Amino acid sequence: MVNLSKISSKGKFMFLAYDHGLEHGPKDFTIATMDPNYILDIAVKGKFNAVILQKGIAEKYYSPYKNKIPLIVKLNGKTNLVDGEPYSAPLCTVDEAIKLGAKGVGYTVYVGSKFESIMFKEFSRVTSEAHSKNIPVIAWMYPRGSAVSGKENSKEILAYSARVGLELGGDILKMHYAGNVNDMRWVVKNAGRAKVVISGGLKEREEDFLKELKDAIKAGCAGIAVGRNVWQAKDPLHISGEIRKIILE
Ligand code: FBP
Repeated sequence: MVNLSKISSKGKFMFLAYDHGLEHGPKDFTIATMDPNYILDIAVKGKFNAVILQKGIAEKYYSPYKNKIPLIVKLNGKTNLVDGEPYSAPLCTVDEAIKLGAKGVGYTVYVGSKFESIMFKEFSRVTSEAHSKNIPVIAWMYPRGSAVSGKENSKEILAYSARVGLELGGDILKMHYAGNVNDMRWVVKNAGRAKVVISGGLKEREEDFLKELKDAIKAGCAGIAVGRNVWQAKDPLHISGEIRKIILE
């Protein structure tokens, strides 16, 4: 198995995601959070295990942080401007990511989309290439598309998506929460030896967000890859500390 030690602490993962400019556009940002330096500072001071960036941001902002916070480069993406079946196009190669200093690569797979077979093929190529270079692959295993519409957070569909992530070679699977500990446990079981991290989602009240994280950890999740609930918080370092306590203590 690929070595995960460069992007983990005690086998646990705390990742700060910041690929929202592409996925959602500027609506997620304020003047402060629009600046990648603001996010990179939170990643360092909040003691995250890695920060997740698209290649353009990594190229222009990451070099002063190289020895301070490991980088995961997101290799594919899409905007939310286009309707219809989702497809996340490959935008960066594993080699380019390594040149940028990446210690891991990220990839979204929309399970249930009409385009899933294309994404499976492209993702499989990424896992083979990354593993040949000992680079771990973090897979956003998101059920999405008309075939799974309304069932995106169901136990069965999330468990199926986790299984697909394992079978296609993902090392860490970024999954939505299934809504309760028992259902989430089933999702984690289906991921087998792949690790599951929970995704953050829309900004919530701090206590609701932390309760869900606690439940996810109870269900066997190995950490979190979070964006908005940290960098949209009034005190990002405070909530980072709370996350850290839940995951590592
Ligand atoms: P959040 O914690 O802010 O939800 O970030 C996680 C994430 O997966 C990002 O990496 C990505 O940009 C975004 O959510 C995708 O959101 P959506 O589910 O709207 O496609």
